[in-house]
Amino acid sequence: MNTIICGLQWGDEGKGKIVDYLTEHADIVARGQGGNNAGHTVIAHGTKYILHLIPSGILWEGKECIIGNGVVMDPIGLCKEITNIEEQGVSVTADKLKISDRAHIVLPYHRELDAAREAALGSKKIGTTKRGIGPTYADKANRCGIRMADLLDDSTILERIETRLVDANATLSKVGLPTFDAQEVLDEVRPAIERLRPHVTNTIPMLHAAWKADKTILFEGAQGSFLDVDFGTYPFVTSSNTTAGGACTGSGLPPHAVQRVVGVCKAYTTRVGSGPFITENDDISDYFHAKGMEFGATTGRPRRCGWLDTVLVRFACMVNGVTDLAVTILDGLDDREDIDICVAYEIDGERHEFPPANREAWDRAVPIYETVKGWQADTTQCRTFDELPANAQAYLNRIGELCGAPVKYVGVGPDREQTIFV
Ligand code: 2SA
Ligand code: GDP
Ligand code: MG
Repeated sequence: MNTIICGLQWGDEGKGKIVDYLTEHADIVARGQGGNNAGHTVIAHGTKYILHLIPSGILWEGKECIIGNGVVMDPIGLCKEITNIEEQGVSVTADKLKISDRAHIVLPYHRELDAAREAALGSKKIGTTKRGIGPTYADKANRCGIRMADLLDDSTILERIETRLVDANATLSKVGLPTFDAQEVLDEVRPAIERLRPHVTNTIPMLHAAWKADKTILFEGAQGSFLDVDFGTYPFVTSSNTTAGGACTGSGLPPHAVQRVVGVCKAYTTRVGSGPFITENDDISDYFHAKGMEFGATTGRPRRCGWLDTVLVRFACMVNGVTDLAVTILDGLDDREDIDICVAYEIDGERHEFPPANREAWDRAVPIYETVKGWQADTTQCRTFDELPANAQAYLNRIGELCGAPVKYVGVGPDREQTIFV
C-alpha cells in the first residue's frame, strides 16, 4: 500500500515520527516538496535526530530514500545535514539516498533574497525560515531556476549562475545589500556538488519500477496544509503544495499509485511565523513553552500555540483525501482540566464550517468552542486505545467525528514506541 503522509495544520504536527513509525513496512521513503525549511524530529532508540531534507527513512537499514523533483534542494545545507547524521552513526550512501536530477537548487543568493524581501515587508513579513525557499520556487515558476542536472554540468553552470545573478544582484543592490559574484558562488557550492554527484539520478523511472514491482512507497510531507500555496492562509504560506497532490507532482508517480493518505494533526494547534491563528491562546503557549515544548526544529523559534481547530482539520481532511487520521501529542494535554475544541467560526454573524479565503475575513473570524473534560492522567505509558483514560478516548472520537476521518494512530510521547495503533 503506497501512502502519503501530510500535515493537517501549520506544520510540526509530528509527521517525522509517524513517517518513521510507518517506515518499518515501507521499501522507499520519498519527499516531493519543500526544502530545508522543514524540520522533522525523530527519536529512535533514545537518540534524537533532526532531519531537514533527508527523508526519515534514512534512520532504518535497507530502505531507499528519495528527494523528488518537487523539492528545492540546498546542496550546501544537505551536505551539512549528511555530516551531522553521519556523526550520529547513520551512513548516507548513494544506494540509500537518491536525489532527483530535476530538483531545483537553492543557492546563497536565494537566502539573501528571502531575507531582503522579509525586511522590506516590515511588520507585514511572512515570518519565513530564511532558507531561500520562496525565491527558489519563484525562479522555478519564472523559468529561470537551476536544477540538479544543471548544477552537475561543468560546461554551463557558471554561465547559468551569471545569467540569474544579473537580476538578483539588481534587486539586492537596490536595497543596499551586498551582491554576488558567480565564480564565488560556484566555488562555495563546488565541494557540495562533488559530495552529492553520486546521489543524483532520474528518480522517476526508479519510483515507477518500484511501484510495478509492488514495493511499498511512503511519501513524507513537509510543512502543513495551511502553509500550502493554494489552500493555506495565503499569503502567510510557504511556496509549495504541501497537500497530498504535491506528492504526485513532486515525485512523478500518478495519483492512482497511492492507496492511503495519513493526515497528521496535533491534539491542539501550533504555528510558527506570521498569519491568522483563530484559536491562538497565550495561556496554552506559556504552558507548552514552560515544559520546554514547541520550539521550531529548524530555527528554534517558539511556536505560537492554541486549542485544536477542527475548522482547519476538517478542510484539510477534505483537500488531502485523508483516509487515516493520526493525532499526535495527546500527552501534551494530560494535565489540562478542561479542553476547548473549535468546531466552527463565526464571521459577521454567520457560522462557517470551513476556513475563509479572504485575508480580512480571517481578522473578523471568532472561534465557536465546545468544551470537553480533560483526563488529568499520564497517557505516556499507554500502548493501546483501551488503555487510554475514558475522557481521552472520547476526545479522540469527537475529533474523528468533527473532521470526518477515522483516528487510526495516536501519539503519546516523542519516542518511536509511544504510538498507539487504533
Ligand atoms: P518559508 O521559509 O518560505 O517556507 O516560510 C513560509 C511560511 O512557512 C512556515 N514554515 C514552517 N512552519 C512550521 N515549521 C516549519 N519548519 C520548521 C520545523 C520550523 C522552524 O519543522 O520545525 O524551525 O522554524 C516551517 N517551514 C516553513 C514559515 O514559518 C512561514 O510562515
Ligand atoms: P514535523 O515537522 O511534523 O515532523 O514535527 P516536528 O518534529 O517539527 O515537531 C514535532 C515535535 O513533537 C518534535 O519535537 C517531536 O519529537 C515531538 N512529538 C511527536 N509526536 C509526539 C507525541 O506524540 N508526544 C510528544 N510529547 N511529542 C511528540
Ligand atoms: Mg517540523
